[in-house]
Amino acid sequence: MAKEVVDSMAMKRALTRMTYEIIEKNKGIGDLVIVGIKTRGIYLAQRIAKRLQQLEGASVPVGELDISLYRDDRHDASLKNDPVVKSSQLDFDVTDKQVILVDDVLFTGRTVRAALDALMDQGRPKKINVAVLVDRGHRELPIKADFVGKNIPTSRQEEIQVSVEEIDGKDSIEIKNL
Ligand code: 3GP
Ligand code: 5GP
Ligand code: MG
Repeated sequence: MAKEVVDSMAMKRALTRMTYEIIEKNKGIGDLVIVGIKTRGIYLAQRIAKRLQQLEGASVPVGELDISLYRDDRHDASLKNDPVVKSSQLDFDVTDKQVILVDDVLFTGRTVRAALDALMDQGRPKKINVAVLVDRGHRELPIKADFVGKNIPTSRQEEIQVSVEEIDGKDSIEIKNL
């Protein structure tokens, strides 16, 4: 049974607030590029880019990283290899750009670490910030998000289910007991 903790309106407001925070922290959107981590991170990145366009009147490049699943059992983080980047679709150079890396859920931090490696392989960004819709805790690396939609403390026996209109037909955040 899943329990809804964030509904569609609240999710939209959180994304809008994150977008304002991104504009404020970067003092405008001049050298900004947004990179979403598959799958739902990409849709969230596109939403943020759309709001940036509405608020600032300029378009921001959006790229994608595909980081492969790295766990036989996703919820037992102790046995595993680290995540690896499968592919990236960045049609732009990240050198001297302020990169906003977007994912749906931040958990151990290993996915973000792999994404940072991939970005740095492609150039020398001026700055990289991390934006996540949900921070569920349980970090295993010294990684934090600069922009957080919702902090939702979880146990390891729980899972956060993020739904986005584009794939799931609704916007919501639910907690499921495994
Ligand atoms: P996403 O690709 O949209 O991020 O990892 C594949 C999918 O499984 C993810 O969707 C994510 O929502 C879901 N998922 C749920 N719990 C976990 C987890 O603990 N680890 C990973 N890697 N994915 C999870
Ligand atoms: P990390 O690498 O930080 O452990 O996990 C982050 C990645 O795993 C994210 O891309 C996220 O999609 C996925 N993930 C980890 N835990 C959860 C969860 O509880 N719910 C969802 N939806 N995704 C999760
Ligand atoms: Mg994800």
